[in-house]
Amino acid sequence: MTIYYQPIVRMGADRALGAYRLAGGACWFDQAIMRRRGQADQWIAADDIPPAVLARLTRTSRPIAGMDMDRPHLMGILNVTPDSFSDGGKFCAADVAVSHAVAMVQAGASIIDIGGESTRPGAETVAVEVEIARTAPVIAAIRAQSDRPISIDTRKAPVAQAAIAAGANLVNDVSALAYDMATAAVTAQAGVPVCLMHAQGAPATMQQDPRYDDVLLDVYDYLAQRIDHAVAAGIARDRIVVDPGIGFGKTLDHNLALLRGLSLFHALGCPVLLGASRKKFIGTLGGGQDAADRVPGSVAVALHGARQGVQLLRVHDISATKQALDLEWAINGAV
Ligand code: PMM
Repeated sequence: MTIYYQPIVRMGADRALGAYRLAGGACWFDQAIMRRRGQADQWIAADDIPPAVLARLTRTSRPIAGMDMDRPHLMGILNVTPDSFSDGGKFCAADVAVSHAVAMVQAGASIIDIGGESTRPGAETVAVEVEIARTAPVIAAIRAQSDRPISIDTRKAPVAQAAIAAGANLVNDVSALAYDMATAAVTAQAGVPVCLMHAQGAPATMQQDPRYDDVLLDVYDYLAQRIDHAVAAGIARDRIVVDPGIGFGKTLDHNLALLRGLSLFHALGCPVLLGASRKKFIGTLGGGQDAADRVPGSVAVALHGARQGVQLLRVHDISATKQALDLEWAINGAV
């Protein structure tokens, strides 16, 4: 039976004697929760974590698309789609999209994530040519103005290929390379990093009664298996980022369980990305009917992620999130 080790992560200068640094960053742990399916969780000392798992939890990841992974980075969201839930229709014109990307970089985004197909619940798939026409020219135009990393949010190999040719440095695949079998090869050949995100079901139907045996452990096992798949396809392990996929085939309780258990994903030995910005559960819990009313809740969840050692925070609101992170780091970031 698989045993899972979730470090109990803290931040701050009052670091316990003998505590381990999580993934070489500002977070630390001296205890962990040992989880087994169908059994009660057990608290153990970090020293009792098996050495191979401890090594994955503590090692500093190689930089991803030039970003050092010993601190959290903001990934600015740029959806060049007519129908994304938060910014759909706002950035369809290429010049408006480029200005927004440049503004996000100026506000503190380390990387811009460009998507040409909405994956919100109920969304329909978009033809490859349409997705390329929406994304590649915008990527090329941003690249002409800035050398900041750009990621392409796509499930499709031709879209990834066109984006990389236009200057993208990372493939962000919400299907974890499972939708288009050729995306892994395109990514491997280009030598760019990939983000493997967990989703249950297709966007069109994923919110219709999603079920899990144990959501945290099921998502962990799925990501472990997708890492193996990516490595077998020739993508180096140190170029892989993992993401539990908040809101993708998950109920409110599933999202909360994943957020509470976030630090477990560090045991996969890859940087972790969290994308919760403006999502529906924030409105449900925090009372923001419109996506734009969910900024304070989004910042709170991003801070929670940073305190759990998440290295990439995918957000719409760069300035607000950066201010919160800067304060958190000033208070608790020195260890
Ligand atoms: N969420 C959305 C789209 N792409 N990619 C990753 N890696 N993680 C996410 O959580 C994620 C994603 C949907 O949100 P949007 O419509 O605001 O882009």
